[in-house]
Amino acid sequence: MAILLDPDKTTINKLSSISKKIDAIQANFIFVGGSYVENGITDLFVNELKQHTNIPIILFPGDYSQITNNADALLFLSLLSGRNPEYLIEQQIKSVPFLKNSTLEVIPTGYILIDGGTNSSVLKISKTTPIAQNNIELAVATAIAGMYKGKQLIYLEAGSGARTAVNLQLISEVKKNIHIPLIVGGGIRSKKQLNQAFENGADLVVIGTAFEENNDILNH
Ligand code: 1GP
Repeated sequence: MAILLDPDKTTINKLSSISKKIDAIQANFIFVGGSYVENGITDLFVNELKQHTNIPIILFPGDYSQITNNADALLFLSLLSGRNPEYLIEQQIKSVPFLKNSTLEVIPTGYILIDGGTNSSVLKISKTTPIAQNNIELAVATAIAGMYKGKQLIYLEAGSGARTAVNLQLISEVKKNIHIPLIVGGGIRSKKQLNQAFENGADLVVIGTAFEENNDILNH
């Protein structure tokens, strides 16, 4: 499981106590990123986080300004469900001057938005339309196309704070059709939902909002 920390919502002075909670639930990764993170903050945030935990820190950036060498790896996202060139290739090009001198592990990731029932930040910022929860055929085809394009991961995203998490049948159909790891996130609010996502084929499940609201959510 990965815990997502959004530097816009979590203050740096809380990272010491939050890291202890994340260590205690034995998260495999900490994702760091958000849609509205101020310039320069990610660098300070990850630097501080590194003082308190040894869990690998993976950047999950809303835009290229959120990349810092202090992390361990970067999800190099392409928003494959959308048709906005800014998030298919422009942001990626803008990140190159930084990345070519960095030691970050860069992981090509096909990012696929599924309708989570809310107008999430990622939809507002990317100005794209998500794939309907019942359009399994399109979600599967998009994931396979991502794999053929050479992505090393597929990320099914219902959007942070989604009312409806990615449905289990969709997770399972996508998983059956790809042979690269599958990440699922958005709207997962309980241990039960977390386990169901794993049982249906997710290799990694990301939890942000539910952990932010209650650091003990996964202890029950
Ligand atoms: C969002 O998938 C992540 O990018 C996590 O979503 O905040 O709803 O857990 P939540």
